[in-house]
Amino acid sequence: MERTLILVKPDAMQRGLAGEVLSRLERRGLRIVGLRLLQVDRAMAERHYAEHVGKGFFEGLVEYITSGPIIAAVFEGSNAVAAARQTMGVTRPTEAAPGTIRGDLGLEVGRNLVHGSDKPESAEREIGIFFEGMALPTWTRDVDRWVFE
Ligand code: DAT
Ligand code: MG
Repeated sequence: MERTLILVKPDAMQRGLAGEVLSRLERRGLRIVGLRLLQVDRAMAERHYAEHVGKGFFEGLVEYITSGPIIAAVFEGSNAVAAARQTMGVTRPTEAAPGTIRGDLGLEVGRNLVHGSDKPESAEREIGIFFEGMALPTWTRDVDRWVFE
């Protein structure tokens, strides 16, 4: 089973879309194995977005991601990383397909509602940041055999 780290970003929290974001991923068939409400500080933002430190948009990105509470979630399932990215839509909401979270609910790249890990190795690294020292429960659902082959 693959895992992915999802963030419900501050704009989605402010707009009351946390349930909508989590619900779309849950309905896709992914299983929730971690869930936290927290506020990101600058150090955590720099760790999470290490690949973007120094880029032109980085300061705005830090301001945005630290601007209010977020939800960090771990979803698990077959192809969880790719499935979540597809359900989210591409980075720029105006380029994201209708039917995706960003394509349906967003307009601006700096207000794109949701984060999802871009590959399984990133997911493990990011889960280590947001769930450091926390044991994630191992569980199965009765419905799993109707979702996972
Ligand atoms: P994603 O969140 O789709 O994985 P990313 O990892 O390339 O995208 O970038 C992280 C976040 O940084 C992204 O969600 C929004 C912001 N961002 C990326 N490229 C940007 C740009 N050219 N201008 C402004 N913000 C940008
Ligand atoms: Mg990314």
